Amino acid sequence: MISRRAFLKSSVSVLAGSILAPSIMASDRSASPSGRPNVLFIMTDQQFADAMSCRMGRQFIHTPAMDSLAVNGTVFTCAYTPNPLCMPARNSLFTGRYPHETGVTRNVAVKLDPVEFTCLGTYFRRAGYETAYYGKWHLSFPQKDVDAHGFATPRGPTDKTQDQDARAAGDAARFIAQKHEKPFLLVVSLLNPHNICEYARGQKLPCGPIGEAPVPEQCPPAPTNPAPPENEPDTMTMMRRGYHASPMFPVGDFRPEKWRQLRWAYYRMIEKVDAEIGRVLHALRQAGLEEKTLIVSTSDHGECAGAHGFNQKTVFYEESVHVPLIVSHKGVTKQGSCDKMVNTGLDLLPTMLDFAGLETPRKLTGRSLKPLATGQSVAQWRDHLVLENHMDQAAAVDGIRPSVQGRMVRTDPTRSGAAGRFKYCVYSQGVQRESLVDLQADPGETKNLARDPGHRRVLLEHRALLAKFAQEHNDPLAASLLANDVESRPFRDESQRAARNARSPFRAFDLPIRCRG
Ligand SMILES: [Ca+2]
Repeated sequence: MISRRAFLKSSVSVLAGSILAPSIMASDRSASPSGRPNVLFIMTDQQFADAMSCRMGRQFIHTPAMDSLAVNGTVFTCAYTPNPLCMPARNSLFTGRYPHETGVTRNVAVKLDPVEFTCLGTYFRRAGYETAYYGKWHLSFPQKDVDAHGFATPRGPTDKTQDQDARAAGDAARFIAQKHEKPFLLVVSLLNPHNICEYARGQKLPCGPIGEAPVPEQCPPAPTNPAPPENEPDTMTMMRRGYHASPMFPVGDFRPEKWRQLRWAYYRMIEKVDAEIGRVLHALRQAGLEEKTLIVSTSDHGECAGAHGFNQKTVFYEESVHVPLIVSHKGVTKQGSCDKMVNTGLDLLPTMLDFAGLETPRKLTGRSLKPLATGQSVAQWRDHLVLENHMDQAAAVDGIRPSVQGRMVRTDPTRSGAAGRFKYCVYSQGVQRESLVDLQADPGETKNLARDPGHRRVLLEHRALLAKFAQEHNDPLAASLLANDVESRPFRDESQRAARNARSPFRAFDLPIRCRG
């Protein structure tokens, strides 16, 4: 396996670097006047929850860097993205607010008010931290306006011949190795395994080659849930047709063999990004800062990789919304896993503030994960999550280009009563706009129970949870989805709006065959 070899090679070179480099005394580097820890926030792009060897074993993937974080930290096994698309997810992650609050619900640029939507970098900068951000941006703050987002990223010499992940990791490693008078917040925002979008389209991979996939028999298994769910809402049938009609998602005729090779490629890309994370973690160790640094590692959203015939994201299927999350601070966090429900968009910002000893402003409704990650007893935790989506990347089908918004309610698997363990979804368009899945009995989401009389009570309970959320979190769209007993709504043609967007100053995000988050 070529990427494995590439990984080993990079590990060896890192090791060689560690032997040759002058040693750096911990005492020179770690002391900060405030005594606050450094914070390292690592993001991959499009990695689904269990796609690392500490979760799925080493048969098909090997991610030693991610695994090393799990050795010293807590793996959150029930972590969800606030919205399974790049810009909505990232703008929530960096402001602690729901996508319906920021207004960033699609990959279309919206400029955020930095006062109302204080950015992660600003919180830490104000608290006296040194702040740095390397890699993919996709935030709705102008990158050059440091006062808007707080990341005063110092830039040293950069090797422009490298791919962007290698560059980001190299920049981050150099930043770590500098002398720091103050504690730092360092964001490393990596692109892979997002290259799986280009792979599915047969395009050149932006972060470099991964080699040829072996024959399907030597690849990971095909998805176990390739078919549309039984009684699938026509909303999702329409979205699948619309996506497959677009050159962005040319997977409509993929057979199991092709999905197997795509999954092989996906795991190689995760190993590639893991090697870059390894470089950053190595720099941290070499600088003697491992025990002075909180590390939070996650992905903006997942990847369907063939589940229900979809690739990429935006949909509410588990492969798209369920994300990896590790909170690790050597000597501080507890090793193990935690199955409490996490909304990364709401909870990670308060978590980082809490570890740094900073207060979370009242307007943020997320919760710090510090008590969970440090083994403190937590009497009450949330028993459900609400996620949002806006599926806006489909091509026209039968003269209609669907653009559909939705809300999802995921109830805690350990929640008492019958309504735990379910996933409820409702969409803005379609005749049958709802789905209800028993994730405990049917983890592959193969049966929609929304119209099953035996699950009527559960359905109504989930509608009630969403109605309460709509009221408490001022989400009129969520309320409108439930109006009139969730009556049928015909699909609307969004072609005109798409044409307007294509002429907008932000059209780079709307052009086809480009990075779409
Ligand atoms: Ca993304």
